[in-house]
Formats: sequence, C-alpha cells, structure tokens
Amino acid sequence: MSHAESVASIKGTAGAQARRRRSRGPARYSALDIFRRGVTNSDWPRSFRQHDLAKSYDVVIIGAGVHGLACAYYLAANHGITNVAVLDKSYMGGGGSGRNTAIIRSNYLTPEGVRFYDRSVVLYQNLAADLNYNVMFSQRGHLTLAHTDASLRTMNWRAEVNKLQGINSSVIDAAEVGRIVKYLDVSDRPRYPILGALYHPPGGIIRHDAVNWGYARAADHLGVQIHQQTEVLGIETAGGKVTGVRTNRGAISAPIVVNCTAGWATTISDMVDVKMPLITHPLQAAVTEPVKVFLPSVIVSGSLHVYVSQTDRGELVFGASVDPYPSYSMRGSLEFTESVASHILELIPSIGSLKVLRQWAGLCDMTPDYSPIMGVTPVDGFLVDVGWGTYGFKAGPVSGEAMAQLIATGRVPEIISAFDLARFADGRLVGEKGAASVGH
Ligand code: PYC
Repeated sequence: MSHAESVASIKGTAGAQARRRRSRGPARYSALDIFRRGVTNSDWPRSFRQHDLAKSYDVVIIGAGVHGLACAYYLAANHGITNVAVLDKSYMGGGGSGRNTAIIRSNYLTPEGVRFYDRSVVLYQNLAADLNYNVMFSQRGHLTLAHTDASLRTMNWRAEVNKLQGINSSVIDAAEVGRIVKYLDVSDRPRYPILGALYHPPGGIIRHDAVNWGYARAADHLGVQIHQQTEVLGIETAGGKVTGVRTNRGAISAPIVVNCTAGWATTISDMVDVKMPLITHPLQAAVTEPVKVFLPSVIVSGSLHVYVSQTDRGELVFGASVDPYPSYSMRGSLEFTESVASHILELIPSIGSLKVLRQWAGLCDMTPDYSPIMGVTPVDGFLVDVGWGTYGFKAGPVSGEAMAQLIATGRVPEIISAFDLARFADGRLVGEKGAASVGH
C-alpha cells in the first residue's frame, strides 16, 4: 500500500467515533471536585493511560514531545484518525519540550517563516479552550534589542517582512524601550548601549509543561496511545515503503511512521537510510529564585547573546546561544552561567544579587538554514518533522496541525511546503539565522 492508499483505508475506519468523543471533551470537574482532590491530594485521574503495545497502528509517531503529541492530537481531532501510537524512549515531554524557555513569537525574517510561526501563535491563543487545559499563554510582548547599526538594519528588515504578512512588529527607539521595561539600562553608559528594538506585542511566554500535558490528555481522550519507555530500534521497509517499527517492547506494523524527535533525529532517519543535514548542539538555560514580578516583556539581545523573561511565579528564565560545539550533553556549564550573568547585568544591573537555582540544557538539531525539515522523504510512508534548531517549541501546534493534514490527505500543506528535505539538494534554502533569538 502506498501512502495515499494507506490514508484512504485509515480514514474509513475511526472518524465518526473520534468526532463523537471530541464533542464530549476530556473530563470536566466541578469546583467541589477540584477542592476535594486538592485538599486530599488523592484520586486525581491519570492524564493519559498506559497500554500494552498493539501489533499494528495506522500511524506510529516517534517522539512524545510537543510535536509528536500535537500531531497525534490533530490527527484524531481534525481527521478522525485515532489508531495512533506515540512512542518515546524516555518520558513524555522530557526532551526539548520540557527544557525550552517557552518563548512564543512570529517575528521571523522570511515570509515563509513568519506565516508558519504566526499560525502557531494563533493556535496557541486558542489552545487552552481547545484542550480544556490552562496553558497559561501570556502575550506580554517580545523585544529584540539592537546595539549596533547592523542589528538595527536587521530589525527594520524583519519589521517590514512581518508587517507585509500582517504581523504586529515595529522598530522602536531606546527611549520607548525604556518606557516599556523600566529596569533596563537604556543610557549610553553600557559597553553596548541599546539603540532600539524590534517590538512584537503578540509574542510572549507559555507554561511549556502544561502544553505537553494538555495535548497528551486530549489525544489520549480521543483514543491515541502514548507509550513511554518504548525505544525504536529499527524501522522496517519493503519495496521502498515503511511497514513498521521494531521496539524494545516488540514489533509494530504501520504504514506511516513519523520522526518527531530532536537530538536523535538522525539516528531515527538513518534507520531508513534517509540522510539529514543536521548537527546537534546543546542549548543551555537557567532559572533564578522567584521575585516580585517586574519584567513586563520578553527581552532578547542578539549582540549580548542573552534572553530573559519572568514567569508568572516570579522566576527569571535566562538563555543564550547554543554551545559552540556539537554534543549530546544535557548538563549546565560554568562558562554559560558566567557569560549569561555578565551580559544580563549589562542590561539590568539591579538584579545582581538574585540567585540562580537551576540550569540545564536541551538538544537542538541545527539545519544549514535554521529552518526545519518537514514532510515526505524518499521512503514512502516515512515522514519527518525535525531540524528545529532553537525554534522547536513555538512551532509545536502548527507542525502538528500540518503533519496531521499531510498524513490524512497525502498532500503537503502549503504552509510547510518550503521546508521540504529536497531544498538542500535543490538550493532553495529558507534562511532564518537572522531571526534566531541570539547570534549562534
Ligand atoms: O527563538 O525565541 C527563540 C528562542 C528562545 C530560546 C530559544 N529560542
């Protein structure tokens, strides 16, 4: 069966049942229920169930991060395809989806990128209602500071591309930056004074774990199976088509397998001999003790290699560039802490006595053009949603929606058509390096 034939046979089966389930939605609780469970801390229902591995599924998704979970959710919710397994060799949301700094924005550099990430912003805006789960999306604004004429030029370029796509972004001067964020040093004292910024009011932050939990719960409710601790050891093919996967818990037959991993994207794609132009770098982050909320916006400085936002609990969350060497380490380093601390104090000198509580790293698969690799591959039925670099979490909803549409219809949706694997051979790169939150 080709991908198109698999699609036709899958769609015939579970559609009506899924639509009936969706209309009821996951369980809702009365205020009394929530109070009783909160006080006794018992009897909370599981967000998603455990299952024995079935012998076959219509779709197997590798990677239970936001991309894999969103793909499974939209397959079930939008297309009635529910015989879906999401496999993860570790635990749900334990990779980049639980390690990122939860920044959402669509102020990219290319029209393709802007349109794509903006669809994600729209889906994030409605996500709490869609999933019946509070994902705490706070559109508090996003400022990308410019400290040089060259970066001001890039900010102007991004603002113009954004405006042409109907996205709210503009360049503001240092005085306006100072009015928005009172604690920023906008004087000419620092080594690299702030000259202006790209201001993007729809940008903001979200509770990343809640997004993962919400998608997992809603997908489970619609009949998707999430299998943790289930490692894919091999992908079976016959005559150039996918037929299933081998896991540490047994073999599964499936006509469609989707690679939604980060860090292991090449390991999985190598199983079917599909080569991916990816290099994996760790990206570190850190969080401070909580203090009274004082930072109204996300702040990014490409030149100083630092970004910061404040969570609703009051912690400051910091990040920087990816580590300068390829590695699979997910540990923090002293070099990172020192460099983030020195740069952030140039921007906000008053936080000098705050204590850093934790630091960690996630793995970023960097492509040559900083855009993802999405869609079909030369192996029929083997699809990819990989190569997210430092942009993965913000793209979760739109990627899931588009990949689900591709699986259900057999046609590549326009919104991801520029991100195909073939572009590297054809020389059609979609250069998004200039929209990286910090220089890499
Ligand atoms: O692209 O906004 C971003 C980002 C922040 C942290 C990593 N990437």
